[in-house]
Amino acid sequence: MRRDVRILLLGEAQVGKTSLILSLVGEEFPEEVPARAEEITIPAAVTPERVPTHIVDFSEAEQTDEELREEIRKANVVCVVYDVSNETTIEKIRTKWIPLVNGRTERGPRLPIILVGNKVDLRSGSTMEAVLPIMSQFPEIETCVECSAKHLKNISELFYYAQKAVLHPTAPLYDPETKQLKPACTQALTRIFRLSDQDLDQALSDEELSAFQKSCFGHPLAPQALEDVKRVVCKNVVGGVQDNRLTLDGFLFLNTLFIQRGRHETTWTILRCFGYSDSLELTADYLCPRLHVPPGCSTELNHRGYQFLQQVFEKHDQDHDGALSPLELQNLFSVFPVAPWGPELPRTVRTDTSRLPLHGFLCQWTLVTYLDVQRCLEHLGYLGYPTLCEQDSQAQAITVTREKRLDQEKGQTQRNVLMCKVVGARGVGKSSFLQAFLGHSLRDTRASPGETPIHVINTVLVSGQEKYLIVSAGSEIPMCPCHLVDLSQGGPWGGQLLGTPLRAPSVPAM
Ligand SMILES: Nc1nc2c(ncn2[C@@H]2O[C@H](COP(=O)(O)OP(=O)(O)OP(=O)(O)O)[C@@H](O)[C@H]2O)c(=O)[nH]1
Ligand SMILES: [Mg+2]
Repeated sequence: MRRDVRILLLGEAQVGKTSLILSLVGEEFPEEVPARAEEITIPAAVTPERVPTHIVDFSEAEQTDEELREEIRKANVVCVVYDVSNETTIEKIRTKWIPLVNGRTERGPRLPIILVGNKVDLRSGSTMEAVLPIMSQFPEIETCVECSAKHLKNISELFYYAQKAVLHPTAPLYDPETKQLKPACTQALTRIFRLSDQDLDQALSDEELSAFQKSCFGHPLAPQALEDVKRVVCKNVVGGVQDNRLTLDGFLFLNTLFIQRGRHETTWTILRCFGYSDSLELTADYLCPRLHVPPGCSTELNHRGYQFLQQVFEKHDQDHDGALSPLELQNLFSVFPVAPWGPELPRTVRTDTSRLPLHGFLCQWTLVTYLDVQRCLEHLGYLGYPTLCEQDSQAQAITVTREKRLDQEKGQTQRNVLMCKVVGARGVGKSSFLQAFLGHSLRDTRASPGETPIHVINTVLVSGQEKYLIVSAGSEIPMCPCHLVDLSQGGPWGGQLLGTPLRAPSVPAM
């Protein structure tokens, strides 16, 4: 969301632009006004949306066309003011002011516009009849407000609508011509729906809706409000509620309704809570929170991270067989822009034929966390970790370990993930060694040709405690030889794991 708002008032001479600004600031109608009011800044604390707001006047008599263009460029929203008692000023909205603000033919993002009909004290009827066709011609017009600077009527409202048009814009969400959500908005809301559908039954139960409401708005829905929501959906969308649960169609309809009723902020709150920016992309803050990893330290998932991932696993293990089938895994990845792991998975962790058991799933996450913590944070972001766990960021799922040097000095470590480098000349059997660590015999390895990964991960028992061990093949001898296996001294497992008292898992005969 923007951190400040710049509102520019335009319109024909004498429609009351300066008077509107001075009425807002002074809370009384100024009998005498200068041609142009000084730019004013309203502090965040006194604006409804708590965002500092600059209000800028324009005077054709005092400013050049060049200055006008510059002000339009700087503005976030334009209030085009007309005089309700003067038809010509209404006509000029269409013929002069909107083309000037958003160009005649230019495509691309348009500045939101608020139409402001001033001097309603001079006219009894409304100007809506004349204004509605203009509103339907220009989709960038957010709304129209009739007001009177003289009677202090609707003044703060008009500035509130202008502020709202910037902070909760319609354009990225909704197409007023087709009266439908825009594709990017539908896509983002669909992802949010999937993340909130905890049992993956393609619908939100009362419990899931309450949890969703709580993560987005800080409090659960009252039982009566819940029933009201479902009743409205039921009345308007076939299949919007099934077995007393809100379906995706129902969820999308509700958001369309919020927008059509001018409550964009509700949909924006949902989207922002799940990390979306104004352009409906996940923000860098959400996906890549800061995590300081000093040199010599490593990164591991902590209990919060493992607990969350275990829940994700259980949610997607739809047949409760303790493993994810390729289809179940694909389903899990549906909230990612692209699948995060490739076909190398069965050669990186222990799998069960083509299915991924919980052990292998957690191993893979552990590996990514150790090798590339930023990628792990990003992946946790796609899974909605901060929102669903109600935490500031995914960084809270990570532990940064103590420096390796200190571990070595003290002769002990708290690390749960250790890395062992395997070095040796080409063809000496490093890859087979790695695969054997996963329990794959040479026959298995030969039977499934393809790239062998340079890292594999499994768990081992160290003094009765389960630790993750990453075994990594390389041709360079690392600086510190304490976790080094030299395969030239014997075949797989013939070498010694120097300095690391590890008990290797049982290795099948080759
Ligand atoms: N009756 C009535 N008169 C108003 C209202 N608002 C402004 N006026 C009068 O309209 C005239 C023009 O007002 P301004 O505020 O100077 O209008 P402006 O749009 O800033 O005009 P320029 O600076 O020339 O572009 C003044 O005589 C105001 O007193 C209103 O709400 N009702
Ligand atoms: Mg003026």
